[in-house]
Amino acid sequence: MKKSHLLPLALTMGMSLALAGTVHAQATPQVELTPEHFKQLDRNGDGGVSRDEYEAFMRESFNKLDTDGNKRLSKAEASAVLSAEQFDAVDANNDGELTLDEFIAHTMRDFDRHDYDGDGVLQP
Ligand SMILES: [Ca+2]
Ligand SMILES: [Ca+2]
Ligand SMILES: [Ca+2]
Repeated sequence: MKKSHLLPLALTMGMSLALAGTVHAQATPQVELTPEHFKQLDRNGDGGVSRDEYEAFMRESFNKLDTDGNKRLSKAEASAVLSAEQFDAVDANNDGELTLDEFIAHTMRDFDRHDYDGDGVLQP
């Protein structure tokens, strides 16, 4: 298996959210990171997605998913973007809910894993 085109989990989640929130035309389970998607994450338009941009997007994603506003994601709330297995992986303390800290900790690990050259920026 080549890993080159594998998406960070968080990007997949974020893109699913972005798609769910706006255009609902093509709800593909495995979202490709198209240039359009990348532009949504690249807020300052410098052609790369920095840690700050990534984290900001994930915080917004968390808040969108938290439909009852209790600052935790239940499995049901996260089910739009996370499989049960993914949920368990993000739920570090296994209490059945995701806090923002758990969510960000996981998505930023994803970021680092995909930042191959370690410069703190994801390139398209
Ligand atoms: Ca940028
Ligand atoms: Ca909630
Ligand atoms: Ca938890």
